[in-house]
Formats: sequence, structure tokens, C-alpha cells
Amino acid sequence: MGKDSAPIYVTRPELPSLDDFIPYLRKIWDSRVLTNGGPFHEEFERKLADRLGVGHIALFANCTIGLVTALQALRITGEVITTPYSFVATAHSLLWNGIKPVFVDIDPLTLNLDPDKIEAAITPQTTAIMPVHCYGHPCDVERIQAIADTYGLKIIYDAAHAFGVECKGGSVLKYGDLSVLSFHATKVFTTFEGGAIICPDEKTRQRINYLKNFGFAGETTVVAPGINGKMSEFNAALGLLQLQGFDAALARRRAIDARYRAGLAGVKGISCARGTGETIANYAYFPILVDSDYPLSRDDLYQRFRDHDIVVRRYFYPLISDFPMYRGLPSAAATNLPVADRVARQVICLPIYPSLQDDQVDRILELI
Ligand code: T4K
Repeated sequence: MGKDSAPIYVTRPELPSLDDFIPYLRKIWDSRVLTNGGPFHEEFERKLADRLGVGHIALFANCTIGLVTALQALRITGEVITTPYSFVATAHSLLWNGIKPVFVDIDPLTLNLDPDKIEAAITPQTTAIMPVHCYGHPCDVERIQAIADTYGLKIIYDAAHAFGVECKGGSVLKYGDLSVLSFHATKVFTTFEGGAIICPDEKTRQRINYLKNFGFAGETTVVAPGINGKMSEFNAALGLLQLQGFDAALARRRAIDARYRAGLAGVKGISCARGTGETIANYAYFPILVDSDYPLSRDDLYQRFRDHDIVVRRYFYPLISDFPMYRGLPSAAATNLPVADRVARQVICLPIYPSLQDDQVDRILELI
């Protein structure tokens, strides 16, 4: 074990066989329809909605443009409450809309926005909450909805990690006003790049479709300063094929998750993040927290992995609130975010992806 073995990455995309994709490519080449809502786009949108158990979907080029557009669609302004414990795109989507992010601490068990701390951060300028289903574990959707209802706020979920996740009310993507998915190469379901907004009704989807196509509502009518957020036929065709393999990929992820949990059960100083009540999980990430009673510091363990060509990642370190464009905000102070600050210094995401082999999982467990 060491430098001579192939590196193990935190994730690897699961792809269909190239032979299976060629007929889709041939159709694209033959038709010369490459983008702007072609036949694969239409079919993928429909089949994806069925697979996810949601009514209305607008496909996107990626999740980040989806988040930016979701905020535009709901005309969100002023201040938005969000989590510092996420990928930086969450807060960037606010800055791209000239909105001030207000960071609220996370719950130490769920690692999601702590509902107990949201109300204290609401001001007359607050218009929305942007929580993240971190690692695919659902937020406390009912409590967040109750707060939003009381204060008249919108909710846009950053659901980049939550493909296929269900809770007792069905798909977690049905909660809030809008949810935004990512189909990036590192996600459980990938179309190379891609994303989608889950909408509550056809009217909202229509508006989002205008916004993702420069604001065009007909050949000569532009109703808003829209962006180009469209998904291409190439990505949509791949998405159609990926739907066929998703259940098998999920089953393999579940088995890896179980193997890690069994192997780490007795290890003092290491704790595994748990589900938050989902009825169907997606095993998107395998985060562990390194406590002070573990013999190595988090960064020493991280380095130990790297020395053995195991490319683990510290998602999400540093906190978003520590990046230069955010750290001057009053809500970004570490004293306001003690739980997130601690967790960001403890976390390591272990490799998890369908083609990871049991003996590779065992090597990782041995190193720990
Ligand atoms: N909101 C949240 C909560 C998110 O987590 C993300 C994205 C977004 C919004 C925005 O979604 P998109 O706009 O991207 O759709 C990655 C991803 O780039 C990013 O999409 C993701 N979150 C974030 C958590 O992770 P990096 O900098 O870690 O990526 P990278 O290139 O280091 O990849 C990690 C590992 O994955 C590599 O070591 C090997 C493997 N990999 C990666 C790529 C890109 C492959 O095997 N093949 C590949 O093509 O950010």
C-alpha cells in the first residue's frame, strides 16, 4: 500500500457504457438539434420528474446558475439567511443577485441550518431562507416552513446533494418554494455538468424557463434580463441513460456506507454523520468527524490519507463565511457560528462511489 497503487479519490462519476451512449449521440448528430429545449431535453425533464416524484422541473446547465435564477424568479432581495457549512456556490448565488447573506449556525447532529437559531437572525430586510440538505441529509423542513410562514419568507433549498432523497412526506425536493439540484461530475447522479429547479407549479416553471433563456417569452418578446442557463441535448441524453443505472448505483453506495459504519463502530475519537430521518437516503458523501480523543489531529489524518494516495476531502473547510468576500459580514464571525467552526475543523469526507471496491474500503478503514 502506498505510492505504487492507483490513487483513490473522494468520488468518481458513475457512467453508462460508451456503446450505450453512441446511439443517443448519433441521433443528435443526425438531427442537428444541440440545445434550446430539444427532444432529449423534453424527454429527460419528463422522466426525471417521474423518477423523483415531483410535478414540475426546469433543467439547467448547472446548479449554481439554477440557484442564481431561482432567486431571480422569486424576486428575492435584501437579506437571505443561509448556512456557512456548504460549498461556496450557495452564498455566491446570493452575491450574484446583490443579496446580503446572513449566516446562521448549524445543528451539531444534522450539520444543517439550526432551526432554533433562524428567528434571531431575521430583520426587516430578510426576504428568504436558503438552507442546504448537507450531504443529502434533509433539513428540518417542517420547522423551517413554519418559521417562513410566520415571517412571510420564501425558502429556496440548495438541494445539490439531495438527488433521490425521500422523507416521510415523499421527495424532500417538494419542500420550500423551490429546490435546486446539481448533476455535476461529483454528484450521485451526473450529466457531466447539469442541474435542475424543482418548481411547485407550471406557472413558476414557465417563468424560470424564460429566465434561463435570456428572458425570451416568444420570438420577439423579452420579459426579463435572463441568463443562459439551458441544459444541452448532450447532457440531457446522458441523463436519460443515467436514470437507468441509478438504482444499482444507490445499492452499491448503501453497501459501502454500511461497511464503513461497521468498520468504524469501535474506533475511539471518530464519529460518522448520521441520517436525519430520511426514508430513502442517497449516500452521497461519507463524512467522519475526528474528535480530540483520536490519536491524530484531523489534518494529520488527512495527510496520512494523502501520503497513501487516498485523496479524501475536507468538505466543508474552510467555512464559506471565512472566504474574503464574506468574512467582513457581522454574521460571519466565528463567535456567531461556533458549531460550524468546530465541525469544519473536524470533518473528513471518505471516498464513496459505486465502483469503489470492498478491499479499497478496507484499506481506508485500516489507515484510520
Ligand atoms: N451547492 C452545493 C451544496 C454544492 O455542493 C455544489 C457543488 C453546488 C451548490 C454547485 O453545483 P454545480 O454548480 O457544480 O452543479 C466539487 C464540485 O466541483 C462541486 O460541484 C461540488 N458542489 C463540490 C462539493 O465539489 P471540488 O473542487 O471538490 O472538485 P474536484 O474537481 O476537486 O473533484 C473532486 C474529486 O472528484 C476529484 O478528486 C476526482 C473526482 N472527479 C472530479 C471531476 C470534476 C472525477 O473523477 N471526475 C471529474 O470530472 O468541487
